[in-house]
Amino acid sequence: MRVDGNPSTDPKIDRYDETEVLIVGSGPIGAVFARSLVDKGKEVLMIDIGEQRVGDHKKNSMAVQKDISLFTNTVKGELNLLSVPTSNVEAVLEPSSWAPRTEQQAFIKNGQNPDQKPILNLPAACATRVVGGMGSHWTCCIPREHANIERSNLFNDEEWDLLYTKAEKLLNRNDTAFDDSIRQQLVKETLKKAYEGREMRSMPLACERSKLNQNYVEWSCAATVLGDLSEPDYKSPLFKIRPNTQCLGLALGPDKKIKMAVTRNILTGEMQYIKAKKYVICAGAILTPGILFNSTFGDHSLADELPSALGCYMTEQPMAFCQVVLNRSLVDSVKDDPYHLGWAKKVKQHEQKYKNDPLPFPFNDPDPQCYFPLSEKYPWHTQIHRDAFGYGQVPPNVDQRLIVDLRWFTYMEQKQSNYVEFSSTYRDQFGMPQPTFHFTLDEGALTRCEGMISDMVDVARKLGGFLPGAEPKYLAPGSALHICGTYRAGEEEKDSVVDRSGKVWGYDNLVLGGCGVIPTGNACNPTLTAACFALAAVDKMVQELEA
Ligand code: FAD
Ligand code: G3F
Repeated sequence: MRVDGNPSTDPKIDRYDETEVLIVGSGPIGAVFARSLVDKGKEVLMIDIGEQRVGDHKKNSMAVQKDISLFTNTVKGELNLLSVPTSNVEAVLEPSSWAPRTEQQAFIKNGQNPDQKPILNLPAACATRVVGGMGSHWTCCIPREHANIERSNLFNDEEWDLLYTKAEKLLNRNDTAFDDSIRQQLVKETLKKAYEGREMRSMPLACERSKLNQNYVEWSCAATVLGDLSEPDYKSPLFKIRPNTQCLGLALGPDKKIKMAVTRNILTGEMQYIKAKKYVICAGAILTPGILFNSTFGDHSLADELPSALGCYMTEQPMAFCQVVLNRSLVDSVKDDPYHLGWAKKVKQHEQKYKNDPLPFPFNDPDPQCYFPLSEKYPWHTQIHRDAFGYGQVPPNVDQRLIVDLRWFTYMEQKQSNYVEFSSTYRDQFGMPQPTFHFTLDEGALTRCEGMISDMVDVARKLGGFLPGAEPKYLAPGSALHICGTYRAGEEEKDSVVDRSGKVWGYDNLVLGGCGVIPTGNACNPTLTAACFALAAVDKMVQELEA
């Protein structure tokens, strides 16, 4: 690039920064330069194309928004499998390889679990251990639960409405961020025409179009919820974040009150005790009960004293999936603008700019993000969109603008007999008790599954042909990543762990948060509803702290 000092031909410059040394790139080598230069008293400005705030969504990266396939391995890399059966590993190894010869020799590293019976497992169930939790890569679909089919009656209609409204505001619910997209409109109009009377909507997403550049989206996450608290140089006497700190358990005092949390710096091994007026545990639907089960100090085991429903009533949504390549006649119809939505003009502009592009969709045309909400007639939640998962990887030689993912989820009953137990023998990769699943689907869910996959296939056929390798299938249990119920809220201690404000029965200063509190079988994504419970918990805690 040339700079001639001629304002009409020089690149436009909006801002000047001065520094002693500019470092472009914040990788390890950039960091070595920066560290060494700063140690020698030099002023350094480091720039990097990537962006990451405390608890940020990794999909907020521009590179990912240009090519969502990049995200597949991010998601994969941040999900640790929770329980992998290993009591019968010989079968898959060559006879000369080292293999366990007895049950006592079964592998036990990284979630490998000799106690796990494959038939009762949730083989795809995972946990994420990063600042920002699963929110650093979640899909951000935040529907409300169906009032009659999914929602619990621990709150009345008015209370639910208030909680949902507040939670949606915090998560930045947006139903229109993808509507100005030819493909969104094409998919929606095609399905509206095919299914008259069935409600077809834009997906309710936790996101907003970037204020700086409308081509990109800011996905909601811990960072957006924290707001300025997540800014690296924001100093607040009220908020600090201490990363790399693991809660090992809670110590109980003689008065049925939690006395302190026992924590450990996972880098240095330094143990830290943290005292508080209230202890709020939100470590995920499986790791939260894991912490409680690990709370054995001296001869005191907290889990023995907690409500017996802890770990029980576990649910996970059965999930069907496929991907289609958009139908030729649908794609060809776009230039004719059959629904009078202004496509012809956009296509023309695109064609003029990119004469060799065989598709009519502008390169920045947002992906489709729409759905049929769960209903009495179709008791499943649906997502017709693009997402980046290992099981939905698009071959690089197919243009991604043609691909649409279909994900269908249904509900199951919350039964006491579906539970996660925690081992006193085996430990997970972080030294916590190894979870073992005992999970089966009830008859009702099995019947619904039949209808669900037929419906998904039917909808898919309206849109295009199946992408080879992504034909309709059921995904391994756990794939929905929506485990609920493990510390469910309720009205009585006999079949629940917490009250409707997340407080553990009998423990005044112990509050649990997350999808584990949701006390009903659900088909839709649960995080918004978990946020409602959290908001109710906050109200109660504030009241108590101020009393
Ligand atoms: P998590 O997000 O699991 O966070 C738990 C946190 O606890 C983590 O940061 C972890 O590091 C920390 N932690 C765990 N153990 C300890 C310990 N011992 N000490 C200290 N810290 C600990 N849900 C939806 O509703 N809509 C979606 O579209 C959606 N999409 C998803 C897509 C993907 C790929 C995944 C993986 C999940 C998705 N989910 C979605 C699920 C959603 O992300 C979770 O429901 C949500 O993140 C739960 O929030 P949480 O804070 O309760 O738990
Ligand atoms: C879920 O946790 C999300 O809620 C979905 F939106 C997502 O498509 C799914 O994971 C993929 O498995």
